[in-house]
Amino acid sequence: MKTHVTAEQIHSYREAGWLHCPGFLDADEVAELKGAVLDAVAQMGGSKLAGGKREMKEGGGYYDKVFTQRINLWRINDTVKSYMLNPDLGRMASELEGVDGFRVWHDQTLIKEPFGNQTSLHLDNPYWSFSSPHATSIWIALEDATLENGCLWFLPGSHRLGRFEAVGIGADMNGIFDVYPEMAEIDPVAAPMKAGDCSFHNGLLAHGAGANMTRKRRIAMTCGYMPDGSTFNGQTNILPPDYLETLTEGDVLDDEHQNPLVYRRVAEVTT
Ligand SMILES: O=C(O)CCC(=O)C(=O)O
Ligand SMILES: [Fe+2]
Repeated sequence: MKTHVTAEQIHSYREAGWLHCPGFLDADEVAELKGAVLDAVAQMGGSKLAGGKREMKEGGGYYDKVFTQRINLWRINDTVKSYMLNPDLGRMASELEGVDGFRVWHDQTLIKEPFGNQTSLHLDNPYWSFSSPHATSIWIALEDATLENGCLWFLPGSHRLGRFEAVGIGADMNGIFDVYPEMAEIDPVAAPMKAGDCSFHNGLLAHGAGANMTRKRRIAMTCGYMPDGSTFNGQTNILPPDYLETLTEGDVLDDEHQNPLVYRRVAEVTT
């Protein structure tokens, strides 16, 4: 896992709100992670959320044909866990966002099946149960992601316009502009990736993906990270009912079982 980032990469990430990291995983790592992801998916059947007390079942609507989505594989597969909770990956994300640490919000594999629908433009953080300008997601290509099979697209700089107002991933690619008309002025940028490349994108950055116009699956593993110290904003998202019962708005989300710490910078001791 190549987790070194340069000052230029940090600058570029903060300006554009996203960063492409070629060769993040080598071929052996891709094979290992992909195998583990597919094992976990097979284990889950039609259930979308692993290891928790909340049920999320796959349906048959538009969204279910955007991708095969399986969430929190880290909870049922130790190989997936060793990648997604890797402290070096956490440090890398912390350097990009300029925060002291990160917890897992949730991981998810997003498999765009052959002829799967587009992923309409959206922002991630507004769906989640905390609100932070410094949430970030890693998206790891486990197969080449191309213009043909639905690689990601970003609206660079849109994270400066994003608010905590959600846009659904529906059938209208341009639905986002009803909520964020200013973003229609931004030229989108495609992010084709080789298997093993990854990208990071800020939680308020507009992004989406095209349809998969090929007969092969587009397989990606992703993880949303929450800055350590983030607090509950009242939204349920994937939190299980028994945990929700214990939470009041403003409580720090620091349950190790639900949102494990990935990395925390050790304060430098000055004498
Ligand atoms: O893989 C996709 O099609 C969309 C990915 C995405 O929205 C994300 O990783 O936040
Ligand atoms: Fe997203």
